[in-house]
Amino acid sequence: MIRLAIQKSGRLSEDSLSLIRECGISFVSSSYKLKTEATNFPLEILYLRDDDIPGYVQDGVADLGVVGQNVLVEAGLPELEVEPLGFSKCRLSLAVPRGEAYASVADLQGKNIATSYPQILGTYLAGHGVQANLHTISGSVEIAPSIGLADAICDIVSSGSTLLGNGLREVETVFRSEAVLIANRALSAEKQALLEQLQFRMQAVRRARR
Ligand code: PRT
Ligand code: ZN
Repeated sequence: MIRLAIQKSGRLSEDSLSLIRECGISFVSSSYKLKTEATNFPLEILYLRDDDIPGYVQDGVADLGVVGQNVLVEAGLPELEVEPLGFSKCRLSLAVPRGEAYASVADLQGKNIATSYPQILGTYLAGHGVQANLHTISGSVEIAPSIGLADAICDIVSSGSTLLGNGLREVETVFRSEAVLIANRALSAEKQALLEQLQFRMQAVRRARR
């Protein structure tokens, strides 16, 4: 039996469940249950907060997980990735108030930037030789400039309408992300074989979708 952690409820949930089903795996999922067993494959599904998934897979509480690369890299565990899944594509971007002049990332020197991704942003800024004050907030990052909490923000963007609605202009793409399958690095031979079967099926599903 192999254990797969997926997001309980959020942007990744529906696509994660459909991917498992399209792999020919049957299970009953209920919004009350925190785990469920597949009926035709030795798989147990755990429903977790996405932020907890990389750590649980690293520790072996779950063998596998589905999570956004943004969360995986922010957790400092990029080496757990085994397979890109092609959904939940988004980008982590820097944005400034629409009226502000902005020429390049050097303009952020010494500025206050609000983000939920201090690790990824810190690495990016350091790579550009920029020192800024990062304020880590866990949600509603886009309102930070309008309430005087920050000069700029760095957050996840997909359509761009949240930035627009908050009077912000996207100025740099810091990181591109999609959902990925992750795996514990010390799986037993038996679990490794199950992982390979799953990857084989996931690749077939992706090819069929194209
Ligand atoms: O409760 P839990 O902790 O499990 O979930 P969560 O609230 O932390 O995450 P959730 O469900 O919002 O997102 C899960 C993953 O989906 C993220 O980690 C990304 O990998 C991916 N993803 C894809 C997105 C978006 N698109 C997205 N648009 N995550 C967040 N957003 C938010 C963004 O933060 C911003 O507030 O949507 C807003 C921007 O959207 P647009 O379309 O207006 O640009
Ligand atoms: Zn989360």
